Amino acid sequence: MTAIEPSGRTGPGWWRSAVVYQVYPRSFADGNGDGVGDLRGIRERLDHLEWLGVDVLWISPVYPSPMADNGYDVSDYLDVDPTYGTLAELDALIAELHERGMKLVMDLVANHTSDEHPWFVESSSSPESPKRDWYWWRDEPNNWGSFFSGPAWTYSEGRAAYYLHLFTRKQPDLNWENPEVRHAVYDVLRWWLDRGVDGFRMDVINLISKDPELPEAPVMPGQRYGNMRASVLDGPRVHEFLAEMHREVFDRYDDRDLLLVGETGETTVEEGRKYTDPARRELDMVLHYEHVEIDHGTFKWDVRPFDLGRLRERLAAWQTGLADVGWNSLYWDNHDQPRVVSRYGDDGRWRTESAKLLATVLHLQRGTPFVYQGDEIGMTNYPFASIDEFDDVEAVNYYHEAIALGMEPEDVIRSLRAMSRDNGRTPMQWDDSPNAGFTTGRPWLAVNPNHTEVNVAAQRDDPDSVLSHYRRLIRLRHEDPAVVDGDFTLLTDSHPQVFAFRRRHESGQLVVLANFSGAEADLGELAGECRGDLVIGSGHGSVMAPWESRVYRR
Ligand code: TEU
Repeated sequence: MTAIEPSGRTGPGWWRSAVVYQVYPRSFADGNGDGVGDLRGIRERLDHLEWLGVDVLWISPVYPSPMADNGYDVSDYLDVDPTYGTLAELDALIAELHERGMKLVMDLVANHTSDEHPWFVESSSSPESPKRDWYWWRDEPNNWGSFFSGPAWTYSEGRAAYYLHLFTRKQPDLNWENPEVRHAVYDVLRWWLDRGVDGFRMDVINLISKDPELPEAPVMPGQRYGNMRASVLDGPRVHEFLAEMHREVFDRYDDRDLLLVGETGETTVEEGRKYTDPARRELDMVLHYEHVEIDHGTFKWDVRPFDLGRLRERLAAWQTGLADVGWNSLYWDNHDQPRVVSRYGDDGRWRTESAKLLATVLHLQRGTPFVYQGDEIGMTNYPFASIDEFDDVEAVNYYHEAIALGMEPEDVIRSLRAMSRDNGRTPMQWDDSPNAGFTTGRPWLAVNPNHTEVNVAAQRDDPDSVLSHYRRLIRLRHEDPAVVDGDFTLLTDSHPQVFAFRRRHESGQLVVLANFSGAEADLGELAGECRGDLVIGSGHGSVMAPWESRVYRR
């Protein structure tokens, strides 16, 4: 099978026809046999990305880091951690991608640094430090809890004060109120752009502006610490800061086709419109969370059954909310999410069918799709059975906090098995060899035992595989203007099994029908939509098979 031509679009909005592929470097490919993925491994696998047809590669952080949060705790923004390789290898990666017509997006983690970053070392050294206001210092902490359990404040001997950290204690929050901090971040951005990178995925960028009063927060039942969300999410100056960043940095690179993606957890459609309105010159698109919280109850570990109605409703709200202004990013999985096939699909009998269905529903919406490594072969959650098998600081912290609060270990493990971020971090499954072709050493996180069946090599030449299906969808986006620019209409908000929508464009229309269930689905009134050429899928008639998806063009 030949490579898929890249989208090749340039100029404003070039990314509308592009597909992004996310690599989590620790888990993608290990080039030196130490059990941890690295830049050499990525470079050795570029044929896969080119063959798949993706236009942009986003890599999670590879900067020097103590790895308290696997690199989302950066101790030097301008270098590469030896675990992953060297700056020279990163330069080579940029050049090799550009040669193949692909772009590189880096992860910018600027809400916080590592506590080992020289800025924090200096800020914490003394109350007289010239960088004393680069972080959030207080003599007394407020009652906020961190996103990763425990308090959001830690005491520093050097400063004889407490510092704020919304994530682990090794991730102190930068104080964006201070213009010196903002300009230091802008310098970092320019440094990477001058090196040739093509854009940024900005980590938790909607947390950079806090209510400067840092008011006490409500404590939810059964919790020890206050829920600080109202004081930190989409804060008072976040849009001002992003517009300033754009003026100070990106406006100077107008001749380059950059991609600016914000990670904006728990944001709303209303805020999403502001972040992505081209006239406001903030960001191109945001990674919002609503569709990956469908199965959360009062909080993430309170796991609820999948609810198609809610998923359909929230996805449609983003589609219509950003129809006249802004642009959507489309994703199911990333390094923070369990695998969607296990979550919203069926990772047993219908793994292949449900993985294809989920891909179809995602890629044919209006927006830029993000493929997370392993999505393209339908990778699943890992069968975690004990706390010792987890690596992630979020999971481990939550386990200890929940046990201390009196919960039963089996109940906590059940939540972690369903929702832990480690599900998305097990090594990429390249083939059926003992470590799935990921490493010749001992993998840092266990390989999923199902790699003997679920792997790239087994699917590459099979036209019915999940992998071939992804290629078909990516090609369709590159070739069919209705996929890129067609408008979006939900065709049913009440069918108990079917997600159906239309994309209408002057060149014609696409109709997507997807049976989100392991039972046959009678299309009922939707049967009238089964007209035109079947461009994806092979079914026919008014009854859909379990987990069947179809796309008609007319
Ligand atoms: O993730 C953000 C994150 O962890 C969310 O769950 C967070 O609770 C949410 O944004 C609040 O609404 C990013 C990275 O992707 C993740 O890997 C890091 O651990 C985290 O930021 C801290 O850098």
